[in-house]
Amino acid sequence: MSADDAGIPRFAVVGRVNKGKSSILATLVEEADNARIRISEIPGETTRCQSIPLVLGGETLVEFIDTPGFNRARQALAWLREHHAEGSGEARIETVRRFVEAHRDNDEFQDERLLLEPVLEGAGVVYVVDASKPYRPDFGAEMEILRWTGRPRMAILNHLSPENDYSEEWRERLGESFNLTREFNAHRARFRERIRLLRHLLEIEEGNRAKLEQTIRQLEAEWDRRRSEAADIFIALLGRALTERVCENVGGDRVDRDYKRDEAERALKDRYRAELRELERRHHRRLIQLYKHGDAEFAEEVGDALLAGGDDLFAEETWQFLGLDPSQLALAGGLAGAAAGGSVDLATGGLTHGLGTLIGAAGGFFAAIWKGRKLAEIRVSNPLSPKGETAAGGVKWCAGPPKNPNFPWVLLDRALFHFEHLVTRAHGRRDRFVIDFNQLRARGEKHGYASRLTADRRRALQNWFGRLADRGREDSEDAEAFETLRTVLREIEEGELRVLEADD
Ligand SMILES: Nc1nc2c(ncn2[C@@H]2O[C@H](COP(=O)(O)OP(=O)(O)O)[C@@H](O)[C@H]2O)c(=O)[nH]1
Ligand SMILES: [Mg+2]
Repeated sequence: MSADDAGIPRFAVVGRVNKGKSSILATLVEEADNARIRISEIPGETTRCQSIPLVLGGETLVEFIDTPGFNRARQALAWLREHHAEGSGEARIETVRRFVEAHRDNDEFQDERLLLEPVLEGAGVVYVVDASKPYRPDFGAEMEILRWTGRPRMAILNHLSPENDYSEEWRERLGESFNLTREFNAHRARFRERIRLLRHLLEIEEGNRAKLEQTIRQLEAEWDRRRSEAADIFIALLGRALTERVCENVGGDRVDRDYKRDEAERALKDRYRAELRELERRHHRRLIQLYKHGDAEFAEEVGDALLAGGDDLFAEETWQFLGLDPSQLALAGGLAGAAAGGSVDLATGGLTHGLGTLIGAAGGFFAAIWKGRKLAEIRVSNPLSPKGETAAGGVKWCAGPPKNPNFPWVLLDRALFHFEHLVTRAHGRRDRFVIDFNQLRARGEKHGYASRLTADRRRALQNWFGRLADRGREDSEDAEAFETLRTVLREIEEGELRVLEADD
């Protein structure tokens, strides 16, 4: 297939083996599955070209060709020089064509032939080097061969190791043979950097400008759509977690003694916790799928590995470093709820000292819940209340949601933590992907996302949480919460709101 057949821009990704060619492509097209784009520490595992399309909505927008890379560039260049008759008028690309023809039936220059074929068919060239290693003259032969093809060429400086940086040296050399040299880190690049790389391709490949511009627009739209879907996953998770309960009819003889009552209550709370953990997992898996870190089946597996690194939702520790601190909680509107419920005695402090004390008093109340052992205490409604009696003479007990007003914020923080992992994780990485709460714990008190939101945003979300508690899910207007979440997600995507430390 030639480039013009379907009007799809094509680029051959070339360079020496183990410079991160496949990793760059996996990151660029969001392919996390090693079965589809093989990335390996062992050099020479790729022995043929592989077409790697950038597909959106079922349509191929750009086609990349992953090549095995150069193997005997110096000898190949010697062949070209020897067979090119200077002054004969033959274009150099024709000599390259003869080179490929001459070696079609033998494997003397198999790798060179494989990478030159798509270029001769019209593909642009993306040359990948590792800027953490110094430039050596034998790279010059590779660059020279690519120059002979006359095709638009861009060079990418990848950094396989963070220790050394020979970018300057490389830039100087690459500048002689390439139209453009740019950095792209296969392990760290985020969405913005991927878009930037596509823009660079557009700069060198004038002929495909319209198609590449369309690709960039479609990718931006796709991320915008994903952000909306992600916000809706948050809405679904929080909406259900804050309203659903686990109920059970408890037979009279099961609760006719204190110890039996305690036992039944404990069992019901355990069931509630198990269901909530599963609810959280299910929604986090949907995020994993949405950001292409696993298809349905893969997400299950990856999701579990990923979530295994996460702390338990109900662990005391989780509640200590996520969510809001007491005064933030009071300001967000928790105060109103607590006062209405008659849980806080505001009579003295509130009336005589104004709002500051009021908040202080409520803060004190939350601090008490905080320091007590009741962080994740679950509400059990109507235990032994005669009103809860069922037809069978038993009693209906319901567990959930947790009493602590920080519950929605902890849940939100955990989901945002997963979200930041998903949008910062380059798809070209093949190391184990875990979400490690230890990173947060080491830092001391409150350092999730919720505690850094502006007061306005916290209030918008708290209002929705309050409505959910009062009216249930169906009757709670969530448009403002949805927009607030979308904004927060965008800020995390752009790195403006961040909790994770960069790693490599
Ligand atoms: N730390 C780090 N390692 C990388 C990066 N890019 C590639 N690698 C690693 O380098 C090795 C070779 O990568 P691969 O993409 O298979 O190289 P290729 O042979 O040029 O296709 C693999 O072990 C990758 O995980 C990077 O940006 N940072
Ligand atoms: Mg490869």
